[in-house]
Amino acid sequence: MAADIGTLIAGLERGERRALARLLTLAEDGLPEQLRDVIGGLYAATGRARVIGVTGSPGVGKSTLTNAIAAELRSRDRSVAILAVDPSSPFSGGALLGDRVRMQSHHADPGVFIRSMAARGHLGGLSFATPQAVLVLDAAGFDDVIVETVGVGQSEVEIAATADTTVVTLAPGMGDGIQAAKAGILEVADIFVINKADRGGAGQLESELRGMLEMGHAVQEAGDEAGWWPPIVRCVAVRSEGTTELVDALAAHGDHLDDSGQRERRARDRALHTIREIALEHIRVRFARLDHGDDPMLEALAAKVAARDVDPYSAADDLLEAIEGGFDSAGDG
Ligand SMILES: Nc1nc2c(ncn2[C@@H]2O[C@H](COP(=O)(O)OP(=O)(O)OP(=O)(O)O)[C@@H](O)[C@H]2O)c(=O)[nH]1
Ligand SMILES: [Mg+2]
Repeated sequence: MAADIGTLIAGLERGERRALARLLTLAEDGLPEQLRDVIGGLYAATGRARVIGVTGSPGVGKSTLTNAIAAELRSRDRSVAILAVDPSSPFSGGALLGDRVRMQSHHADPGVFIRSMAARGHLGGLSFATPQAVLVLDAAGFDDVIVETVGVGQSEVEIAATADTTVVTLAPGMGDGIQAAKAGILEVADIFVINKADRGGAGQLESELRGMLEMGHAVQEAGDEAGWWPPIVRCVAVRSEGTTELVDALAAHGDHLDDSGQRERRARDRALHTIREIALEHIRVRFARLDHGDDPMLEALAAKVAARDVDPYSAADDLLEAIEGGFDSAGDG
């Protein structure tokens, strides 16, 4: 392991915020070789935090709700890390500052740590960077890690793969509440929040949602998902209303995960997802280097194929074999 990464991990274990911030930057932006050292160095210290995903359409109030959840958790003496994940949409540039401002009420509290993460420009994007950042926050010793992501299709499935409990947030009058639900969020929700319940239409949204859940349940196998029926909690996040009930529901879902054996199953699913992402990322990085045309092995193989010394299939086999050598073989670029 690189000495500086070892020093950072030692600092993280002592609770140093600068070390935490730098490790998060590496988790987001580091070279695969650095990431391997970071995750390899701290993985044994992870697995203690409760990871809560908060997702939903743009503007439903995820950041406001996250802020209110954090305040409720603090009142229960739990330390909280918030990871606000920005989608790679070009329109999201202004949202980061907004998130920081909205979450500012915890600014002076050492039991709360807030980090915004932009997905743009990362190799592999969010699906790769988010779980790594969560591991760093977990190793830092936070009781709860809340990950806010905009629900735009694939991202809520990814957050559900990362989180212990996924909170899907809807709001009345957004025009897209149930449409978004149709797009796949019903399956990933452990808890639903109907936010902005101070506005008209919360009751109607709730009965539409109940109808959809019942329909979905009817087609599911009996005993599916070990009998958890996602509760629907009404909130007014701007006034911190409903957050006590929501945090109670988070605890109830945690108990359910333990009692049903789902926690173990999800941990294995998550490990599987992580291994797969790392392997895919490795292949992506390797091919990105190849695509720059500066890979000596590929150059040599191309010359052989052009000279009819070997056929292209055999050359591709040789290339894949080299890639299968692991991250270390990719570390020369
Ligand atoms: N009336 C009302 N407004 C709310 C409530 N919660 C949030 N808002 C407002 O809704 C707007 C969006 O809130 P955010 O918390 O930024 O929503 P978000 O889902 O995080 O937005 P993005 O991260 O941009 O997708 C803000 O103007 C909030 O003040 C609520 O319970 N009632
Ligand atoms: Mg937000």
